[in-house]
Amino acid sequence: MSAPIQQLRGLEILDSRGRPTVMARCRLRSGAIGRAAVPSGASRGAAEALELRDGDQTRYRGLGCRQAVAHLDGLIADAVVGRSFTDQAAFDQLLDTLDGTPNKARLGANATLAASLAFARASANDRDLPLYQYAAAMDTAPGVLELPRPMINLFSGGKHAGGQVPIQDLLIIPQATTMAGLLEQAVAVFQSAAEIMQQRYGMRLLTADEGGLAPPFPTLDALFEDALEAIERAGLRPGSDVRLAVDVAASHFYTGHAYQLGGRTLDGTAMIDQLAHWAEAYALASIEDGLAEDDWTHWSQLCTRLAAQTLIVGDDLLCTNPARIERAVRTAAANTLLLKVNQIGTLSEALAARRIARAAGWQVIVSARSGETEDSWLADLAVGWGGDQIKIGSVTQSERLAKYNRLLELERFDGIPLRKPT
Ligand code: 2PG
Ligand code: MG
Repeated sequence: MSAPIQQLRGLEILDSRGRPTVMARCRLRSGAIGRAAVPSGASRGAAEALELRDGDQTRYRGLGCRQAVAHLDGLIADAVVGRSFTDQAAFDQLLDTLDGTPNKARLGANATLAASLAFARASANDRDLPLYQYAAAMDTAPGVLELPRPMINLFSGGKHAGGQVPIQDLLIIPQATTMAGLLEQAVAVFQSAAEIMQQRYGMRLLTADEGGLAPPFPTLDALFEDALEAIERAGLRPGSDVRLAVDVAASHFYTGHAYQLGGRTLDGTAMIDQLAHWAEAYALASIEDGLAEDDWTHWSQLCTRLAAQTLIVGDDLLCTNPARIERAVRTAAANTLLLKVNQIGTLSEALAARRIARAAGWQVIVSARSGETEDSWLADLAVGWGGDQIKIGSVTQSERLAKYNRLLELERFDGIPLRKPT
C-alpha cells in the first residue's frame, strides 16, 4: 500500500524539439517525491492514445499543453489526493476509469502518463528502490535483470528529417559485450559517418530530430551503403561487429493502397519484395513498420517470408495497444513489439501490452519518441520490464544521452549485465 498522496501537480515544459510537453510531480505524505516528463512522437500511429493539445494558435502554434496540465491539477489531483493505492495497477486503473474513453480522449494520454510515471517514481523513492526495481516488481514474473541491447539511430529520413528519403531510421546495433563497449563502437561509427557526409555531400554535422545524420542520399541504397562504409571506416566489421536495422515508417508514404517509395509506386507485394531485398543484401536484424499500419494482409505475408531471418517489428501497426497486438498474434502479422508507453497512456496498460507480446514468444523493443526530454525513466523501464532491445535515438543530444548514460550507470554501479545478442 502506498503512502497517501499529498499533492499532484502538472507543468507545461518544453521537449527536445522546443515543443510543449507535460511534466508531473507527485508528493506522498511520507515526504517522498516523484517527478516525470512525457515524450511526444512525430510519426504517429493512427491508433495511438490521444495527446491533448490546446489548439490555441496564439501559443506554440496550437501545441500548448495547458489543458493536460489543468487535468493533472484538477480532475486527476482531486481523484487521487488523500488516497493510498495498493499498487501501480490500482493507481493506473483509477486514471483509466476517470478518463472513461478507449483512447484517453478526455484527460489526454500526456496527462495520464505523466501522473502514472510521477506516482511510480514517488512510490519507488518511498521504498528506497531504484525505478528499475520498482518496474520489475510491477511484473508478476520478473526475470533476471539485464540491460537491453541498444539499437542506435545513425541516419534519419521521413518525418524526422524533412523527408529527404522516405525511410525514417537507419539504425546500427553494435554487438560488443558491454554497454560501455558498444557505445564506444556507436560513437566511432557515427563519427566516421559524419566524415563521409562531409566528403560526399558537403554536409556539416547537422542532425535530425533524434540526433541522426540526414544528408540528401541520392538513392535508398546509398543510405545502406554509406552505413556499411561508416562501420568499416571505424575499423569494425558489418554483420559481426555491428548489425543494421531499419524503421521504414511505411504508413507515412502509403497513399491510395500503394507505397510511394523514392519515385516508384509499389503495391504490397512489390513492397515486400523490396524489404526482402534489403533484408538479404544488408543482413538486416530487424524491419520496423515495413508496411503501413492497416495493411494487415501484407504484414502476414511479410512475416511468412522474412520472420525466420529478421525481426518484424510493429510500431504504428500495434501502437502498444493490447487489442491490436492480439490481432497481430492471431494473424501472425509481426513477431516483435515496439513498446512506447505514451501510445497507450499508463504504465500498467503498457505492461499488459508487453505481457501479450511475451506470451506469444515475441521480442520486445522499448522505445523513446522523436520528441524527448532529459528524463531518463525509459532506461529503467526497459531494464525492469526485461526489454530485449532499447531504441533511444542517436548518440548525440542530451535528451538521448540521458538514457544512454543511465544505462552506463546501471552497468557500472548497479552491476547489471548487458543482455547477450539474440
Ligand atoms: C518511431 C519513433 C521513434 P516518433 O517511429 O519509432 O523513432 O518516432 O516518436 O516520431 O513516432
Ligand atoms: Mg517507428
